[in-house]
Amino acid sequence: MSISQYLNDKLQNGTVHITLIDPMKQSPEAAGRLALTAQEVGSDLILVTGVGGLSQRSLLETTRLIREKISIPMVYSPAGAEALCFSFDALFFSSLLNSKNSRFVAGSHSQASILLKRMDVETISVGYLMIEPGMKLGESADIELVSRDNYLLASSYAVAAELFGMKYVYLEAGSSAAQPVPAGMIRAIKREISIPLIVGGGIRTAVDARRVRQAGADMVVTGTIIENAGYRERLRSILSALKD
Ligand code: 1GP
Repeated sequence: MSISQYLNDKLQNGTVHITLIDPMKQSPEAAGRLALTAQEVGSDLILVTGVGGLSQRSLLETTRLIREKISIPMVYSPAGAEALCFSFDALFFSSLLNSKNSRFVAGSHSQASILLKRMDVETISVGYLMIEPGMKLGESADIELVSRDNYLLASSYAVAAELFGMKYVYLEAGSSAAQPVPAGMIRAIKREISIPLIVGGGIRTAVDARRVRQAGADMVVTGTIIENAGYRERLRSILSALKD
């Protein structure tokens, strides 16, 4: 079954939870353990981010040790054509909609597209939209951040992604943002689009997760919480807020 089909089926049954693992932040062994915990508490998918500066060897080792531990799918979100890796079930083929640098919108993608097609890799097109504060990625990808109260601009980008034929919109406040994307913005976007909405960044508690879910997020991404002690319980309470 394709990963798109897997996610569609999951979405029929409620909110999907995605665990984000940054391979720069722990050893491959620790990444395997985190992924296993995520699966045990009910996460639906592991999303590995591809960051510049990580060797292909460490990435492959991380993938191998995650794969050994889990049966849920593992998707990769490469930082660019130079960070490609094929040992995943699918790739998020994400366009950073509000970047001022065309490399992040479609440039890097065009460098990889023919290879991806020839290799018959499952690519899932995602319109990625960064909302304030955006954190590190907001700075490094030359993003014109959408301000937290500009619901109209956020909705306009999201509708543009839908009209482009993208599969999902990903609303991102930035990893370890002080707060998640505002619920009002999620609601405003959901009124306008009919494709699923992914929301991530700054979701640390069950209260955050429930708020984001009730506002209409179809898929919720958490990353930072698994980097700290006691993450199993925290992840468990987030999962129960998403799946009850
Ligand atoms: C996923 O970048 C986020 O969209 C992850 O954010 O690390 O704040 O959970 P956190």
